[in-house]
Amino acid sequence: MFEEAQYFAPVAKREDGSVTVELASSHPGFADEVYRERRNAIAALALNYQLGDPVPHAEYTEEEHQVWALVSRELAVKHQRYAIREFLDAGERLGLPKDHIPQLQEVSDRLYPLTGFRYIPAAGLVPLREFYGVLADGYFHSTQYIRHHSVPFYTPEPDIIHEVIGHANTLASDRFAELYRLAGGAARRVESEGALQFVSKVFWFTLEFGVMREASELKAYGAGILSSYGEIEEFRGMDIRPLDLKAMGTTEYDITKYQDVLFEAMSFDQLEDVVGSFWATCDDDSIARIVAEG
Ligand code: TIH
Ligand code: FE2
Repeated sequence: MFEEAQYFAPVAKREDGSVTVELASSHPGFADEVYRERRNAIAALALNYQLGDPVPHAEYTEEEHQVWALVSRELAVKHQRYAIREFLDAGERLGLPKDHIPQLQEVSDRLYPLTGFRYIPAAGLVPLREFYGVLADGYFHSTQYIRHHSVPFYTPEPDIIHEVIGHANTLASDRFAELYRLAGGAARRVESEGALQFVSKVFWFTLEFGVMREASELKAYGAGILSSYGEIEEFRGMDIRPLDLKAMGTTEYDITKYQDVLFEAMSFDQLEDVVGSFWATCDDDSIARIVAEG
């Protein structure tokens, strides 16, 4: 689940209690009545959710399970080639199913004993402060629907494949889980909207789209690269820049396309030293200084 409004389809709840997800006419599922029904039903589950409840069970069609199976198969091969070791090891510990979509409650049940993170359902866009803030408490807001079967290799709209294959595998690592918690603490600590945006962009260019040098090869650790078997084939050819807080916190990006500017950590240690320390201590003043001075 993630940031700005435009790529999350708006969710409307009617007087009679019915829930409608308003897919744009450009959405691959726009003309697919069955898919639209699925989206509405799944959004309704999240709208009625309250923290502390078990995550409601979502029924998926056979076609939806097949999308998961296809993407899992494609990504498994690409992860071996392109993902950092920490991610591969964490994924093995988590042990997600490959042939069917897991329930979010099952993801939580596997993840919680490993790193203390739990999944909670989100119908659509969650306000930035809320989305990041609860990371500090070990909660991860997740969509529950799956991308349309006609475009399995990439979606601009975060779906359960992105949330679980990208983020949950990462959150199964102690080192990553700590970085997510620190990002959450930072989002709670800063006061201005501008500082929150800065924190969020650093998250975007690291935990969503970060790349890292590993044994002289460029690998990916960002969940957004690791959940797309289209984009993961392209990241090495992008404009790769050195890890830099000011640059990450102020660079614009377009969520609807493959990311053409990426920031490279020289090692996991560097990621923790630069980004982890930043999130652990930043406030409005320190962010203003970074923006002013670099
Ligand atoms: N583009 C990712 C995918 O296809 O799995 C999903 C997203 C990640 C971040 C924003 S959207
Ligand atoms: Fe994400």
